[in-house]
Amino acid sequence: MKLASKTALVTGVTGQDGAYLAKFLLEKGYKVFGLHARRSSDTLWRLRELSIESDLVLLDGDLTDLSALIRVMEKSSATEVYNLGAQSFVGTSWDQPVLTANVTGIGALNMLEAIRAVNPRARFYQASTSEMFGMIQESMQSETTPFYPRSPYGVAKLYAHWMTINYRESYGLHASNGILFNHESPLRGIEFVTRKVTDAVARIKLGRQKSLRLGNIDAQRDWGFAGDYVKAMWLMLQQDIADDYVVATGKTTTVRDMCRIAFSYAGLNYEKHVIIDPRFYRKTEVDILLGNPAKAREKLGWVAETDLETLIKMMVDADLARVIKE
Ligand code: NAP
Ligand code: F7E
Repeated sequence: MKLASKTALVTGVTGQDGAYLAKFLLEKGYKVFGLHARRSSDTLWRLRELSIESDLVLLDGDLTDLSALIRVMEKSSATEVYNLGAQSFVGTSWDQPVLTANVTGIGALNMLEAIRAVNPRARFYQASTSEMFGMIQESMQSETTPFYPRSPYGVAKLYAHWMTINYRESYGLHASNGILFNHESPLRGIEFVTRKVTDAVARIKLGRQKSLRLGNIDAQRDWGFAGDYVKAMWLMLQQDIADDYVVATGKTTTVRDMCRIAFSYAGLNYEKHVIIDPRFYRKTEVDILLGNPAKAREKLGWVAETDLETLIKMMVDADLARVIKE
């Protein structure tokens, strides 16, 4: 279905989700603008891997600069704004808590203010996260589960989450939170555990590396495929009434079992290669996450289509192909 008149602005367009969402929206006929935070080195590799680099318009701007966001809203005339930009790595949030608060927390507020100033009718998606559940208060987390964040990242996201709700209630903005559980892909950043594992599996298989150092492999996560999850973001902005939704698979797996799947797919035994290294332990850990996606299924008609085994195989295959080319 093509919707030629729609225009979207995606912050975090150079990240994993931004790249998949931009591709998804382009395929729907949207004109897509991406907020591009200038860096001294190349950050466009994901857009190139999806062959969409020249199909979208990149506009310079940083989430910490409200004046830039106002200009970007004016230049793009966006009717849908997807706020995916963030300092998104939990581990780094203890080393850079103020930056994380400014980008991940206040950045969302800046985007909401720019919308209010330029086009309050524009619809807004906020990339909320299961990290807000942290020390879980219910065994399966839903939209009504109380939050207990366990990292500066989780706290910053909780601020952005509540500001999104507050702007919906205060100003009537069409502003929705997608509370997304972990989602991965071949475009995942190398610092996140799934990609760290699949990259290492490829290198070990091809004789470029012998071992892999990991932290707490007993942690459990509800992992899905990023390509499935961006569709849920879009569906939220197509609803008449803005709301908040959990997006998850409803299954949880230990890091240990995820390793087992990745190594055994390449004919390897993870126990021979994985070394536990306390350097990768978190100061406060989120031991287990398990999402209840019932509301997203019932109201949005969304379901996770890719299981963990298929996802990990896809990631190992992509990393094998990359390492061979190096
Ligand atoms: P990601 O790969 O780390 O991408 C983050 C994006 O934010 C990148 O494009 C990055 O730009 C941009 N960014 C960082 N600082 C910025 C700033 N100051 N101004 C403007 N842009 C900035 O993250 P992701 O996995 O795609 O996740 C997308 C969003 O969903 C994030 O908000 C994340 O916190 C949230 N989330 C992710 C998951 C998950 O499992 N993936 C789950 C729940 C929620 P550069 O490329 O230039 O660094
Ligand atoms: O860690 C454990 C680690 O860094 C997952 C972000 O997208 O999802 C992501 O946050 C688990 C944790 O993701 C290593 O301690 C063990 O328990 O892949 P991760 P995350 O922290 O869950 C949420 C939903 C977001 O919103 C975030 O933006 O794996 N773990 N050993 C390790 N993790 C890493 N990174 N590296 C290790 O060596």
